[in-house]
Amino acid sequence: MKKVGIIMGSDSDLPIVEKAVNMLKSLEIPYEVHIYSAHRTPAQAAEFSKNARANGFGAIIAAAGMAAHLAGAIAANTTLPVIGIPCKSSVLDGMDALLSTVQMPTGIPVATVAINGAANAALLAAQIIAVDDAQLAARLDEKRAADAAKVLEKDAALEI
Ligand code: RP5
Repeated sequence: MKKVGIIMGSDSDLPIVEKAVNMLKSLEIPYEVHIYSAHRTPAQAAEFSKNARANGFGAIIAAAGMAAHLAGAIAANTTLPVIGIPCKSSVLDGMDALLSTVQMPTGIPVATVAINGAANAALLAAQIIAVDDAQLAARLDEKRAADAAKVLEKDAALEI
């Protein structure tokens, strides 16, 4: 199975990124996690992205806050699908990172999830990998069914 790369701009993004890691683990998807910054270590971020396809990755998740250029900088160096997680920082509540990540110019797309939307980033990466992996697609179907069952349980237990 193809791997998912998870890149974060700083170790301060780890509490958010952990939700993506846990989701990939629960779906039995191989992954690698790195700290590469678009601003502080741009050469390493570019190197990883240029070699990602040859190194067995099928999708890359990039998490960054503030002036979050990481997802775009990674997408500039690969045609693998790149999923951006805008991370909430202390000052502008993540709106800065959301706009920096989502507003990509034509030609270099980044699939942007919600602010701090790490679990959805992992699910989207899983769905990309599952395009040609029937077993993973079946695990995703099972998860959807289990999630729906939980909602119906709560509906049945409602006493208002
Ligand atoms: C971004 O700046 C990182 O992704 C992080 O969200 C934010 C702050 O980084 P630190 O100053 O905490 O390392 O590049």
